[in-house]
Amino acid sequence: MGYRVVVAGATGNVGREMLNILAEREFPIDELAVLASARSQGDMVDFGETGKQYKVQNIDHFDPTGWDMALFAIGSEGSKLHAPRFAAAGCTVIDNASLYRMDPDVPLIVPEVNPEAIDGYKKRNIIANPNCSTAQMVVALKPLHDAAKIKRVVVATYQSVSGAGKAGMDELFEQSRNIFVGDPATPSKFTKQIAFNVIPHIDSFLDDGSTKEEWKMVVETKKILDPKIKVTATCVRVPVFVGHSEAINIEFEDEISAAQAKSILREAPGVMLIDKHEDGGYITPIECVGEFATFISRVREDSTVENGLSLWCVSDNLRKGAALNAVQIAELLGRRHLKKAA
Ligand code: 2RA
Repeated sequence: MGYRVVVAGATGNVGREMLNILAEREFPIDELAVLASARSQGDMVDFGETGKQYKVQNIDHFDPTGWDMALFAIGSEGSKLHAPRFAAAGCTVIDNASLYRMDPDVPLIVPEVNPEAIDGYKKRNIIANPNCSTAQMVVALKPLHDAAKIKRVVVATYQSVSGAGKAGMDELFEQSRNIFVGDPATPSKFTKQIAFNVIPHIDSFLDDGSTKEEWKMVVETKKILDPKIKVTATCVRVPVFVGHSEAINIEFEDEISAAQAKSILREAPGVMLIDKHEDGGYITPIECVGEFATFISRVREDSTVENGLSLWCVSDNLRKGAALNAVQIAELLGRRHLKKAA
């Protein structure tokens, strides 16, 4: 026996990956409803590579009564409108938007890191999925924190355009083509030209000069992993279609060598260590597309601080950074609470 599952936002980058991953992981589904805004009503979407297709229904007219769980990828405005309605009808919402992440009554979950926090989900019947750049970072940090207690993290991100949706991908493609044929590369989705460039600005600016994307990495890491960890982030958009990369510097309370860190990471859940000191002996975003793992390379000691390490961390932002983590939460919810599936 399986679940009655809803995927909302099924025509977007993340919604499509949710369907792919539900199919790939053979999530126990008795019935699937695929929703989006009125604009996409009637479109057909693939259920991964199963050959099955589903007709998109209008979320505004959908009655969630009797459905077990809904995976939402409809942005904060959509979640604000629909998540309370679904939750009140008894359909647990697993929400990819930022809206509920810092709500103390909503668990913010990365299953490899804080699975036990899901037990508080009934307060609002909503579970939040973290921001892409936080999800992959905490998967890398958790086993190292357990071993030597992290005090401070300095991270710089290299975030792909798919994090800004299909419009971001289209803009990189169009601008690259235009530049080759001598046409102007006019920015519209991004604030400056993204083709052959990098932009140190993701999401809106805050009063202290940081951006909301950077703030999310700070507060979400504290909520998921440990409120005592200090984090400072610089988030940068780069001309890569899929796959976020992060250069992470970590200061620990206790001593930890690069060799110890590598042997811990080799065994850590969700982590794939690729770290040879030779040309090409590390991971790049293009190689992580379509993968489930958080890849770690370039683990080395930082002699400029006491107990310091630096590493390189790459993951498919549409998967571990969004859709995969949401499906893993659905699996966890099933295992720990719904217990319907065989
Ligand atoms: C980005 N953080 O990469 C977003 C996606 N969640 O812009």
